[in-house]
Amino acid sequence: SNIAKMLDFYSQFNPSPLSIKQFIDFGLRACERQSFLFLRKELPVRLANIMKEIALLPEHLLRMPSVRTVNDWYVRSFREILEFETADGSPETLSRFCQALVKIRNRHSDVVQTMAQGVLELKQSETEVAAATEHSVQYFLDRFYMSRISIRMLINQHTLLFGGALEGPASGRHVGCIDPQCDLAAVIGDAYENARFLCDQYYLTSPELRVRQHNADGCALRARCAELEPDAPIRIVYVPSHLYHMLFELFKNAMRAVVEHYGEASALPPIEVTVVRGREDICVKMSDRGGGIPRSQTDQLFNYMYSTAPQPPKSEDSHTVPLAGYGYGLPISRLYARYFHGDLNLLSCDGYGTDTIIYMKALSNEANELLPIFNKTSTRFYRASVPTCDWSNASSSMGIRHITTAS
Ligand code: W6P
Repeated sequence: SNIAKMLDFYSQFNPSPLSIKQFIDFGLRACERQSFLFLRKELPVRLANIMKEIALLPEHLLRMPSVRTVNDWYVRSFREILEFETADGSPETLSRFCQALVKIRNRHSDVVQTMAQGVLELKQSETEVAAATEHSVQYFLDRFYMSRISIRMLINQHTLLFGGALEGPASGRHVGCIDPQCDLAAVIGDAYENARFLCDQYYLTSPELRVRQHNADGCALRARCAELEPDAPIRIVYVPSHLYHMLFELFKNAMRAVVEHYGEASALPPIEVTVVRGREDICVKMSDRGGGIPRSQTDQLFNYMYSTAPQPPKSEDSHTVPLAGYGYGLPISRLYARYFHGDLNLLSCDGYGTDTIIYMKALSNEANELLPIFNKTSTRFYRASVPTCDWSNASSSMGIRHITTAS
């Protein structure tokens, strides 16, 4: 069919990753027509790359009604953008293009929830999910959600810059959704206040926040850059909504751990956040004394299959809404960090507390989009089995005779 041919065609191209610096330069210099010409090829390329990968999913996953629904949305959106393949760059076309992008963004607003529903359907349809399936789901969803983050970034930039009355600019200094002077402490404060509001509602108490900033000292940069004054607020060229998303998620988890560990009636140790500007990285470390979690559970926090649980039944009583712990908050927060070549790590001391660190690239020209590319490698992945174990573990050693010295 025609759509299959177009998918074959556009999936041959690799997506073109942009750096935050390129997003800014483009936003300041490019006109709407240039942006249109770029997106009418780049969006089909990114859509086709991930649609080809959806098609590789194991049969029993593809059959899930929610996966079907999501795939149908992608087919429709792919078609709608291709309608502009040969369009002229007239003001009417440009305006229709903006409207098409807004429509597509709205169509895909529930993708995360719908895919989570698909994973739930899978868990309920099989008595035991094979390790290979779990591995594929993790690999696929990381790539799928990363692709979605990147496509929404492109759409947001175009509609914010050129959508005119459709959506006003956030403030004078923003370039689309990028803040060239994003004040980290301010975003931390916002995320904390909103998480604390939920925590107070649910537990009637919440831990305090302590923020410390540290501009890397003793480095030669100091003399050259006023930004590196020890007491100056640390600023970064970044997408504040992405950072907010990550911090809000981490605060909810940290607050829940602290309140549940100390009990709602006790004095609570504060959540401590340290912000550091290094030469290469900017780090935001959040430390809670919420009792920590064992190492055996830390990987599971980022596992989509483990993190998928049925939503507890909602009642009018807001106290039954959990603060955190359901859904894909942590794995998706890590994708936001990795999207511009940062990362999100979690380190816990079982019995004491947990540190989470968000890393961001300090230099906007190094903050490149990290994009999944459809190729033979991904094909191979979905067919491969989980590698056989070649390190001992407790369960496999039980039935095996060991050579002993006393014989
Ligand atoms: C915990 C578990 C967790 C997850 C994410 C962030 C903070 C924390 N603290 O105990």
